[in-house]
Amino acid sequence: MSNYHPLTEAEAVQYARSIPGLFSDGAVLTSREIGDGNLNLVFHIREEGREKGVILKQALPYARVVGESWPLTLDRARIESEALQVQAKLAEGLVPRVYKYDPDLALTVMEDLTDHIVMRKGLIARQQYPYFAEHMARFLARTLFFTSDFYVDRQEKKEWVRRFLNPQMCDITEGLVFTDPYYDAETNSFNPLIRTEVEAIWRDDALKREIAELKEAFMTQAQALVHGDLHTGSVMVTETSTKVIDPEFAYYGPMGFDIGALFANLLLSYASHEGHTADEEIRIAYQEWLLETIETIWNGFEEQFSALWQEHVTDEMWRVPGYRERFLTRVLQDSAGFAGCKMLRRVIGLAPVADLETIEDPQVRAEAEMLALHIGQALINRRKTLEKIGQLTAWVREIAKE
Ligand code: SR1
Ligand code: MG
Repeated sequence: MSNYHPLTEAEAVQYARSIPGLFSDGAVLTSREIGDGNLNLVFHIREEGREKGVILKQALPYARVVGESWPLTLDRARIESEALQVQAKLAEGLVPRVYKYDPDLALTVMEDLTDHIVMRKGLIARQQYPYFAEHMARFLARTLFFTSDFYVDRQEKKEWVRRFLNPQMCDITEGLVFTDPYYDAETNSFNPLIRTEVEAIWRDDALKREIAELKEAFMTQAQALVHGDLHTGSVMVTETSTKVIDPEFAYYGPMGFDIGALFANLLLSYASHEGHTADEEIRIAYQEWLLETIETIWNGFEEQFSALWQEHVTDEMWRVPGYRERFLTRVLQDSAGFAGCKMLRRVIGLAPVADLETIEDPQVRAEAEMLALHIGQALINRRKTLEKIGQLTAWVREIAKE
């Protein structure tokens, strides 16, 4: 990567201009670095007088959120651009189009989605997205089924696993999601008002055994090409459109890791509205919409995944009556467990979520954070009793009432 250097806004304009077919000759272009995530530079290049431009996303050789002391592989840009192209074929219209990937600069040129907003921001503003659940169910069913052993030739699938080996990004997740929040790690950062609750988690060996099992599943179960970081900051939305972005953590892992990430972030929003929304009727209506969204995502996923299974699975053992149902129950249970870990990490560990962080009063925030911790722990501890998604949403309602 000898040509690699982080682009300036001016260089990003020059770069965009040099790509044939994107802009007309002599177009007046503006460039703005708009990255607000944890890791990368994101340039929005616009032509004066035209609504849509392009996005240039460039990986930095370190984690932006921490600084140069946390070096990071630039190969994540390759993983991201390749995963986006796989997902575009499998879940048409649900990811941004990739126009170009430049390995030397670790740079991907992609569709401008600045007419969308980050889902997390919409959730904080109590917006509802009527197509979101249906779109996500489709995204999950198709990307997870068509990259799994249930569809891909067994030998070819192992090549896919190799192509999407993503050890450094997985290492981040192994640390930040599955290890650090459960002991007094330096990376942790939490509201001092919840220290007693957090210390109880650190002492809870039964809970930590469950998390250890989920960590092992994350590290060893190469079921499908998962997005790997499917929180609500990785989804852009309008009223009618949903686009999944940022698959730089993609790797072959357990299907429930993606589903669980979505559930976790919808539930973090649920907990945060205890602090954001004063009017009880409005709050409950919104929280119910979040729970319905979880149910619709799961039910849609299950239905579409089952239909794909019935159409495409040929292996005699997988066609044994009842095995598909057994497999999907395991995915549901894994999803709940991973969701729980992802809730705990966002309250205790590095990289908190704006849903909770934007609750200004620390005492009010602590109430919402404790609710998130209680829901997260229940999902981890009770996951193996789950048979239907309605049980999970009932737990949430019951815990919120306590
Ligand atoms: C150092 S990266 C922190 C977090 O940001 C990403 O979105 C992932 O969730 C990661 O764990
Ligand atoms: Mg990201």
